[in-house]
Amino acid sequence: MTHDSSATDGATDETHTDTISEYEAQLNAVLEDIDETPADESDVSLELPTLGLNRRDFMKAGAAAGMMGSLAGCTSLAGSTNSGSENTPHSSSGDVPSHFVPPGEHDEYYGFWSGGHSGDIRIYGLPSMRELTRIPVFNPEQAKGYGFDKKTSDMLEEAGDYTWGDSHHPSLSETDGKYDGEYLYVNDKAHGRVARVNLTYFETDAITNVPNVQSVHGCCIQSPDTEYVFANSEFRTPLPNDGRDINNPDKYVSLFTALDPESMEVLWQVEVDGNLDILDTDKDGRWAIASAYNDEEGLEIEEMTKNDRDFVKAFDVPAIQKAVDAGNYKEVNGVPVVDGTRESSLNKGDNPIVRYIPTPKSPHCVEVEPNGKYAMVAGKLSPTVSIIDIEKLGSASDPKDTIVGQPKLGLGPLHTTYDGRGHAYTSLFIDSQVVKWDIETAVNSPKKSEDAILGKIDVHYNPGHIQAIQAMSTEPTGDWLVVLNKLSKDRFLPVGPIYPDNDQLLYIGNDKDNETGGMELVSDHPVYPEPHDAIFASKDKISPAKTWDAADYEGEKEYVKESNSRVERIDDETVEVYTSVKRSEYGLRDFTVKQGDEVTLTATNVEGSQDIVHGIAIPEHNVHLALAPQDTRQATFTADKPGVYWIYCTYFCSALHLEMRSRMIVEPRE
Ligand code: K7E
Ligand code: CUA
Repeated sequence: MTHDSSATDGATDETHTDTISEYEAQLNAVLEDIDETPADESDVSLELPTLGLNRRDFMKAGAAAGMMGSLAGCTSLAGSTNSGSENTPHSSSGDVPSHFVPPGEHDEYYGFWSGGHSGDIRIYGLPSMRELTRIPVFNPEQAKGYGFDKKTSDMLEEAGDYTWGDSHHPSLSETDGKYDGEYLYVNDKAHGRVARVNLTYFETDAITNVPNVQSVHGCCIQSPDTEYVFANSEFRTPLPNDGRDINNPDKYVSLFTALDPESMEVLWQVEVDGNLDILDTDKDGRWAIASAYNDEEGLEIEEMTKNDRDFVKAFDVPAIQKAVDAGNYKEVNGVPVVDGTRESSLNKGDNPIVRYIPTPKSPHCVEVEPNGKYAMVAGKLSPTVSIIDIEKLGSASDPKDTIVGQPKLGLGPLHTTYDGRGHAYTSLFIDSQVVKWDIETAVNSPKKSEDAILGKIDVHYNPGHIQAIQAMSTEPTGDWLVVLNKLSKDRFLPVGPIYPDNDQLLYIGNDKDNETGGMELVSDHPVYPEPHDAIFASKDKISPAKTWDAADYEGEKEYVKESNSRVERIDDETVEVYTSVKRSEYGLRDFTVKQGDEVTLTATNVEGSQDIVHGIAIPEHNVHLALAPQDTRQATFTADKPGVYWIYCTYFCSALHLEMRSRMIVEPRE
């Protein structure tokens, strides 16, 4: 690496303007002056009104307010438990806690919404339902610079270079059946991918483009210890889909895929009959249960729905792993594919690797209840939910004997959730209702009986997923439930022909002998299209970092200090630019490159204070980096137009945010 002096380097500490030094000196003085407030916490001020002396009072007031805020936060934290209801103020009706979270206080729960075809994960606080942030996953996104820096753009490119995805099913990693706050996994229905979000940094850190599949729909971790991540391919395609068998639909297949949750590599796949749909696992690490439709293996809707039956598939995971370990597979595109079709030799005998369980046609979903006893398969086209006794999966000689109950609940049952008190809640898409029912009563009643129904409540309108707090883990809290309604119609001000969805919050903490079984509609929340599912965890389970830790990327990327800000010319057409970033200034006040240079910019936000994010925008070059404190990001671009380009900061970071500027000078190449 040569250091070529023809590229100029604007980083000299002596050139600091008086304004900046004065500003910093005054800021430091003010900070020192504020008693008992750690500088790191108090210097978060985005709006110093002027550079005059009244800043001192302003800062003091700000710090005091901040401390009161955090004290209030502590109080509510100290008294809170998983139930989330003890210390929430009560509404006038007396027994439904308020979902209102006063200014400065925090919610009890995190909610992770899949964004659907917006491709992201959205974070809400519950019960307030305030949107806290979004995590771009399959979609490049400017505000967080996702898909703009080298790390995330390389990741998106390697995962197929698509600019969108369709995220449906978020699943939180577990240890011992409890959410451990490490990762969230989510599918991409559009391109057959599975992504992982790191819940320390709330950032997508891996995307796997699953070979041999076109769409991934069902997606979940294996309970109780996240040994695998599972993914269902919904569409049946030739194997491999490379032009063979295009006119031979009999040969199209649907695959169940296992990934390694750490490396995100595909471990193996299982070929089955029919389409796979949605997925959940038992709580003991043995069974993965997939709903399914189109056992007819038809190509068009009339064929797909011809028969009265479809078959839920229960995958015996240890048995499949054994078959793989024994070499009992064919390899397709580098992946071991195990034959799990009905005709497979592995399905003959007493211990089939896949059990085919007959249910009424086209069931939509499967959700295992928190104690792991039953899996509920909602009918969609049938008004029933089929209750599978998980213990019987390994013992029943006839798979249909694993169905131990089939209550008739209403029209269009899609998804089911739980309160941990023995009740299930099922969304009724066609009826636009949620039905609450008693699980043991349903098991003990004749099939198609309505005896188990405890109440119904109208929702607005046409619910898909419903989800109660921590209902996918072994620790349901039984207080709040969210209904993800597909249509909002008349519920909000009209906003043109594409409407928001309507997520409704229900309180389910009171079991009552009334029309709704105690369910109470608490609030409406318009949401941008189109979330499918959500998963909720107590705030105690999630510990996000407040700043980056440079140790996490040591060896991968340089931590660029102010004193190291520099330009290095690698060869005649390649330049590396390194700059620190902090409030109001870039380490490089300017830098010069030559027309046609490929420029790799490496930038570190050297701030230690939380919430002081800076941006680097280079006009006319499609460059934007978002830099959280202690983070380093890189961007590579070609400086192909001679001229002067003002680099500016996109995050409003201080009173001198607008003046925070650097200059890229591109010299013409003769
Ligand atoms: Cu029911 Cu993709 Cu979970 Cu939508 S799926 S509703
Ligand atoms: Cu840094 Cu605005």
